[in-house]
Amino acid sequence: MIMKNIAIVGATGAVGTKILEKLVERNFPMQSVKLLASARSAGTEIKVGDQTYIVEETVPESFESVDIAFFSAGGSVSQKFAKEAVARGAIVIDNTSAFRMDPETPLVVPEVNPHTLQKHQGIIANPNCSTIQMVAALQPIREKFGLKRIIVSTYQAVSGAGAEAIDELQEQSRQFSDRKNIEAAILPSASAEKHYPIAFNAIPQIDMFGEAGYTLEEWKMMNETKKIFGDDSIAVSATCVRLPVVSGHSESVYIEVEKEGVTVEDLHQAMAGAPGVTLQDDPSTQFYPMPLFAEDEDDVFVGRVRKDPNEAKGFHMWIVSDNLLKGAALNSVQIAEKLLER
Ligand code: NAP
Ligand code: 3JM
Repeated sequence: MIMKNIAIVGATGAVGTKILEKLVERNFPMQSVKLLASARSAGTEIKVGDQTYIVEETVPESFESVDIAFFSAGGSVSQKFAKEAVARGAIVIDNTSAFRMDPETPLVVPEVNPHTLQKHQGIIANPNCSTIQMVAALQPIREKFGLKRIIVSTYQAVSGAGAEAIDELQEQSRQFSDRKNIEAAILPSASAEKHYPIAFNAIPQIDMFGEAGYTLEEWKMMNETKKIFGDDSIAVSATCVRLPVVSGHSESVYIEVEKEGVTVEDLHQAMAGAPGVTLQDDPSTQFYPMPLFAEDEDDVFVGRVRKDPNEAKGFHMWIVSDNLLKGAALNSVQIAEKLLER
């Protein structure tokens, strides 16, 4: 096995720390690991197992001799450094939205479209967390029965908005129980004009607002799903909501299949054997996925599969996954593993 020199940009963040953990846990063949962040945390020590790593500031020269660079430090950092890394011979696996819709850049979920990796030009994009878990669960249905429409509402955890958002939920929960004023500074988006409490609340805004009244998170889900499935004709619409959950995104998903006569049992069978998907669906024993129990799990969990009472080809389901794992770090490491296979 050829050992690789690895860099992680954003290594001190919610996603970056999980990328390192997954690389170690999955025995990724690593010759060296460089942990990169901003100047603020240069010198910080990060421990994984019995190894201690020292964080360095990200500069263009950081990528000399790096084979694979994982980026999860925000879109502007990827814009600034991803091409510097490629120019020095690295392959970049980017967790931000910076290059996802660039036609030259494959947008990859290994269970769905691994073949698109072949045409990469140095940068490979990891989709948005909410998109990944949805397309991974729907791929076996799409393969067998076709998909013409998806309507999704998300129930997203604060960890998707970074380490500061996790701190904000915990601090506001303490303020609430101590009957103090709740202070909001991060959610719904650090760059938004107004901030609202997330503790004991639900905020129907993730990222900033874009065209037609949809937020950028909603546009990411709609556009990325079409690109990953390689099908512009699928009708996709999304509503994205932030909840006071630390980890694990949940999604209520309505689909319409192409084929006639499909049953709930057909959908169960298709998903039960699919890689990375676990069915948890038994109303008689109150068995269904929940984010609290998906934390630290690799799979995408599906339950509450029901036929729509009014639409012959319509079904509803509930999809849950750890947003920092399959939604981000694990999917990125699986992309790197696919690169090694080739
Ligand atoms: P986070 O917890 O806030 O961590 C941000 C990381 O970026 C920290 O390591 C921070 O380092 C680093 N950073 C900030 N400014 C930097 C700079 N100028 N140069 C180098 N490093 C810098 O955020 P997170 O949740 O890990 O998310 C990070 C990014 O990953 C997001 O902004 C998003 O683009 C992407 N993301 C993708 C998904 C997905 O769905 N695939 C999910 C979540 C996040 P310091 O310690 O020095 O501040
Ligand atoms: C998840 O500062 C930024 O550009 C980060 C915004 C962000 C993104 C993004 O657009 O890359 C925060 C959280 C994502 C994402 O995965 O799309």
